[in-house]
Amino acid sequence: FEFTHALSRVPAQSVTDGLRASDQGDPDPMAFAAEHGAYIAALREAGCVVNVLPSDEAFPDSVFIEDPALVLNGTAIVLRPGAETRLGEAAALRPALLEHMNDVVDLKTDGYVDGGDILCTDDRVLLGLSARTNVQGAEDLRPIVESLGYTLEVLQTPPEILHFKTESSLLDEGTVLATPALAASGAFKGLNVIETVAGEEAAANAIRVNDFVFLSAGHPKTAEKLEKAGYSLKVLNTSQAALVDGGLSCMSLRY
Ligand code: CIR
Repeated sequence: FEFTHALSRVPAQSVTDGLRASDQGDPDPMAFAAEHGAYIAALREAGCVVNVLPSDEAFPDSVFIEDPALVLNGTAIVLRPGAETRLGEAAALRPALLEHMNDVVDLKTDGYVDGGDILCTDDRVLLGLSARTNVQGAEDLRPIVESLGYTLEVLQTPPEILHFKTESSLLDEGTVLATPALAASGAFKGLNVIETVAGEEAAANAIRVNDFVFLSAGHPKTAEKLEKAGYSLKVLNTSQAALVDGGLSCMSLRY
């Protein structure tokens, strides 16, 4: 959770066509841009140099830059997002990864892996199989992850959850924040789990960036629980990302 850099992408106007499990209306591109701007500012306040890529209108979900790549120890792994409309985001992102990362490796597979299904600690990569990430993708990712000094643990994301990290995030080296549903799946062996408070499940897509935990606005009880546990919070609005099933972790690659 200690990062010097982040890579992010401005939301496209076409984000109104972004994928979503249930329709509660389109995001407003102007409001999304404002929320995204505040997010970038928070990353900078937390001590990251943030490179912001221009929007990519060809891909409505391209603001969710976490899904087409995974960065471990400064090496970017170009993934294979599992949604048809998102697969091309990986190739579109590759030149920027070459520019900003120490090294770039391609996940060679017929399978699929979305970065949103991957939670990293200092030495473990927890990967949740989901509708977007399959066994083939996971097994083809394994040698790359191991060559970078991490172990890979393949877990199951419960079926109603989009991504493993939709409902979990790393708070510190030994602690995760997770929804009771994901915690009950037994995914977090060897880690302490702080559970989101009932009705505040969306708070679980948080991020720890250096001294701060970024938390989505509108989750006061979980915020209080985290503050009592000693975390310093930056509370950010994610109302527009939420309309297309996105949250705080999805909008940057941190490294
Ligand atoms: C999608 O369905 O792929 C996007 N609308 C949302 C992706 C959110 N990304 C993430 O949780 N890592």
